[in-house]
Amino acid sequence: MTDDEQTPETTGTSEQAPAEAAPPEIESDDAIDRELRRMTRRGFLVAGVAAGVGYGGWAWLRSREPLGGMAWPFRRALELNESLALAYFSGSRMSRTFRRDQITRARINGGLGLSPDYYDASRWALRIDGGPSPALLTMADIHALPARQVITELRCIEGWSYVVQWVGVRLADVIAKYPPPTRDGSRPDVVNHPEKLVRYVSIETPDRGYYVGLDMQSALHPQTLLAYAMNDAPLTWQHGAPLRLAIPVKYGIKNIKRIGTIRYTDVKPADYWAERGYDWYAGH
Ligand SMILES: Nc1nc2c(c(=O)[nH]1)N[C@H]1C(S)=C(S)[C@@H](COP(=O)(O)O)O[C@H]1N2
Ligand SMILES: [Mo]
Repeated sequence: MTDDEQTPETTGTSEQAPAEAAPPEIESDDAIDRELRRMTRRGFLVAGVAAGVGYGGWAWLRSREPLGGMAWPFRRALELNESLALAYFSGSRMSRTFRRDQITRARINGGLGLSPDYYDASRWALRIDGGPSPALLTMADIHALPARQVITELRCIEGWSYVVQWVGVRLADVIAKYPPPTRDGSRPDVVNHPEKLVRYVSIETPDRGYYVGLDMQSALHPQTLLAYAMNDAPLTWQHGAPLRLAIPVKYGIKNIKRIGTIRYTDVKPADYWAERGYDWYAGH
């Protein structure tokens, strides 16, 4: 078998050689680790201040003996919230990242739900359902969010993988802008209290020919992107133009191409390959 021969599943190759254009933002492991720590720290700091029980409580708090440089009730609140936030993000280990010179030739695999009707970005819209009111986003709305890149490995459950640069926006940024409801009906605070949100996100192609379910933690993971470019070129339709999911902590099956709808739910969503016997979480 020569290099050019493909398995029946593999309908072609992508010849998108990495160019030298400056990437929007390098997601080094360090930067992402810092981000995860910041998210956790924000989560417990805000709750720690809230635990200061108002004005008098704050004065009393400040008169206490410091423990480790902080008044002890304050510190207790911090520790409690830290463990809550850490428990929430405990599934958030970082997926391995790569250098640009480690990018390998991409494959194309899986064409379910890629009906050509929605390939044209001007005819496409991303629907966000399950929040307070449904939203319809254009590509311009997506591009208004900060661009990110991650160089990661796409791993198919069939046993092959490739290293690829994804460029897009963080799904977490989209979720923060269009927040899901909370489980207890309180006002959603995606950044500081992700643990209160409904637990799942369903993502579907415009024609519902392919659909995946995600746990909210993985959806909010800093490496999870809604990608519009790949190896410094716009996504081709076979790779899921105009917008696909790049979720490095999950196998290829969860990296849904051509997203039409994102729906928040507290009921574990349907998942195309889970219905056919694969693990619903499909983490690796
Ligand atoms: N819409 C859609 N997305 C999909 C699939 C599919 O059949 N349809 N297949 C999945 C599988 S099994 C893999 S391995 C990856 C492959 O992504 P690629 O074709 O961009 O390499 O897409 C995933 N996303
Ligand atoms: Mo796959």
